[in-house]
Amino acid sequence: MITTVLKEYGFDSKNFIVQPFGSGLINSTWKIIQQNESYIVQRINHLVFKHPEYIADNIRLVSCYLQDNYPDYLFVAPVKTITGKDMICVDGNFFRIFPFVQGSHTIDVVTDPATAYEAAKQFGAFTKKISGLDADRLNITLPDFHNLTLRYTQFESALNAGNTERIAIAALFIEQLKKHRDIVDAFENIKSDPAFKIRVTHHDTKISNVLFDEDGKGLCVIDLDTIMPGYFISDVGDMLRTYLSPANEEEKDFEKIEVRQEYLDAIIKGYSNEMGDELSETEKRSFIYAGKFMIYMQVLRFLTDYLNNDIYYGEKYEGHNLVRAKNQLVLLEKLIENANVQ
Ligand code: GN1
Ligand code: MG
Repeated sequence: MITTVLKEYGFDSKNFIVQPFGSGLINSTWKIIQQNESYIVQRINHLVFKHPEYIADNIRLVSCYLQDNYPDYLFVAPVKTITGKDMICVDGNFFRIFPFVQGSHTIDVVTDPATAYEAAKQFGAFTKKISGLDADRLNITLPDFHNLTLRYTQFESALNAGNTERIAIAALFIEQLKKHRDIVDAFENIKSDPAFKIRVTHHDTKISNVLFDEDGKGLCVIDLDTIMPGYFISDVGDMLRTYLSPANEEEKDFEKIEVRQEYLDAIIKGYSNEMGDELSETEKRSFIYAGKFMIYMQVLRFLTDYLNNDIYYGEKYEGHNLVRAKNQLVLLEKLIENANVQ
């Protein structure tokens, strides 16, 4: 299939080495390497992204806006096929190719507050630079993606209609996570609070979605499938969720989960350095809430998937999504504890 895709771009697959790339859970990614240039090929999971063409439209719109207004800003737009398309469909699967930015690298774990700062600055800069573009012009690539209220309702539906054996196994955990329902109530208030603005946000701010140069400076953000109108708490929250702890969502030894204060400070500083003038005073007071919001949503999503027999995230071992959910609840409770002692 990759060979057919490459042909559409005028590439001879004999000249390329193809390697699986990255650790994303939803799309499939490969790096293709030729002597002096490399590319990233990606197959979009169209069971998740029901309208892959919406993604292509958004990237085109954002790319043109940035090109016109900030020509020096590095934005990695897709390569075009021989016939000028930026996404193609082969046997019902959607593919696109990005140039691999030479001299750049990605990282999987944040081991230095300076890295957290750089990443937060990059995500802040992205939303800041695009702030002149009306967010309503973007397609919603994943409806209700970060709608915490809906995620809670989906969790409740899974309690009613999900795998009964698994519901019994997770019973105590379910009670524990219900205690944090106030996080959903706070989100309900945010939705009707004009102090929280809808902007173009990234919605997937994990560290592997930032390119760094050889000196560890942030170059740009990548993985633009979920750029959509949204709240800043999505972006800041997912950074807190994925940079604060030295152990990630896959860790089974929960003793290793920690909230590292200097990383928290670095994220707030990096993001505020770009977005400080854009955020309202109420938004500026909501950084910790942002973390709670995204971590709680991930607990609900992993647990819901466990109760629904792993139809969304899949599992690599029995009980994988329950372990992930428990891991994220430990992180949430550590963040709350940390905020209470400040
Ligand atoms: C998915 O595919 P990936 O790894 O970039 C998910 C995120 C979750 C993340 C948890 C479209 O991201 O929302 O936070 O897994 N993306 C989608 O690891 O559901
Ligand atoms: Mg992603």
